[in-house]
Amino acid sequence: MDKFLWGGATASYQCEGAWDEDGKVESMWDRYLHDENLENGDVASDHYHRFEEDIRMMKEGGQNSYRFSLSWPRIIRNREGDVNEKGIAFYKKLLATCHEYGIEPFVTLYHWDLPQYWEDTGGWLDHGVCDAFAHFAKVCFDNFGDQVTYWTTFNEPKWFVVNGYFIGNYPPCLHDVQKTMIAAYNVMYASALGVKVFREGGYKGEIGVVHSYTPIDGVDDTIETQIAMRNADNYSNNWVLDTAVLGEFPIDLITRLSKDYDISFIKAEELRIIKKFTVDYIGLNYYARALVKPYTTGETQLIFNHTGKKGESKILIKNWFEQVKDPNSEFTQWDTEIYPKGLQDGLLKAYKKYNVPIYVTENGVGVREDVSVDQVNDDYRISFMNDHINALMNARDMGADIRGYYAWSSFDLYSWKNGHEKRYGLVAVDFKNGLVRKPKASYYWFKDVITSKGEIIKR
Ligand code: GCO
Repeated sequence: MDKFLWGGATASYQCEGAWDEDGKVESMWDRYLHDENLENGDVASDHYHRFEEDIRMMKEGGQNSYRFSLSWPRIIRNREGDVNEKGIAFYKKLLATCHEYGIEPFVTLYHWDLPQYWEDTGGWLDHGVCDAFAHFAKVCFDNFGDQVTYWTTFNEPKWFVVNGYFIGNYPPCLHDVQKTMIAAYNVMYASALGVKVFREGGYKGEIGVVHSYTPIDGVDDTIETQIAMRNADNYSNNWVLDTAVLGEFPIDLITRLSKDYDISFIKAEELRIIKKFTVDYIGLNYYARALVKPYTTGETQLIFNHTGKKGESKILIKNWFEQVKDPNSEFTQWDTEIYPKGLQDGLLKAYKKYNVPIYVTENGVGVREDVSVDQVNDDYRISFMNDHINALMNARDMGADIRGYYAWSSFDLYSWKNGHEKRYGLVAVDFKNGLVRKPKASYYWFKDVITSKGEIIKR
């Protein structure tokens, strides 16, 4: 596995802290978590002040890449688009440190921390935010273009749109199908505008989108189940991946939605931009698949949402599909199915359909852990990662062009709405005790995987 990118991933809001330092303005998550008095990322892992130690540990852990995001409200001060030079200086230093340690940066422009000054006028419902995103992207390409080869427009459009506008457990906490559609459209249009700015500016490198991929399995192969699977695939995957890679929204999805909802917000000239400016690669975050059957029961149907808390999420659209639990599967403490084969199937399916290079941009398991010990012996994480890297290697052996694997997460972070108790890190962060960092057993195991080029993976 030569030239393969191996590393960990983080997101600005989840790790940086320093929420109001050096000219950073409020993000929608700052406002929401402060207002609701919920555990927040004001300090998080304090990566803003400790990034050098974190990057050194990546290097010492044998990793050759680091996936992280830029905080828009740290870089752009206001709706007029004025730049915060201190924010630029911070990321230049962070990027320079990556290069000093031989770590390839894999940089996401948007990982959910929308500036509050845009949320004030409706956030992703305000069409003006698309051009503002393109401006932010240009500022980043201009300032960091010589330090970055791998760019991502958006991290997981699905989750911040679906959770924010449909399920309602992320800000702005709405339950509105019409608004979900508008937000989804604006995000995918903004992503294409980001690609347009990148291409027209002649910057070097690759630009892609990162999607939380949910491969769909059916309970049987009846026609009804196949229809339910197609609905689930449109809901979970196709509106992001078809749009970003093929340049078009799934036509059956649009036709179906147009029967009950107003789609006049879709503009022909914007569809032309979406068609023209498609991505170079896809990043797939893999946590679990969905097992699906035809819709049978009452008005609403429970599914397991992103935070894994039962009972929060409901599919509000009738007659689409139902998600069921496989009684033979194992589940994490947050009720996420552990199903490595889904990664193999998903990678093969996605590669066949889209035929672009793929990076596995997140994979990992969230667990409650006692980090007061000298070393967390996270053998469950080692076996989880082993089985998923094995699945990746199988897909590669079968011909899929997979170019990287990122553990979620590099070190323990703030987890959206779960606070700090849901830990994913290869390195423990003691949030209650000076934010001390200590590698877990998985960190050393991952180092052996990388240095052996995957040879130690149990196949
Ligand atoms: C968590 C999640 C992660 C993140 C990530 C998604 O931290 O709780 O499970 O997957 O949400 O930001 O890109």
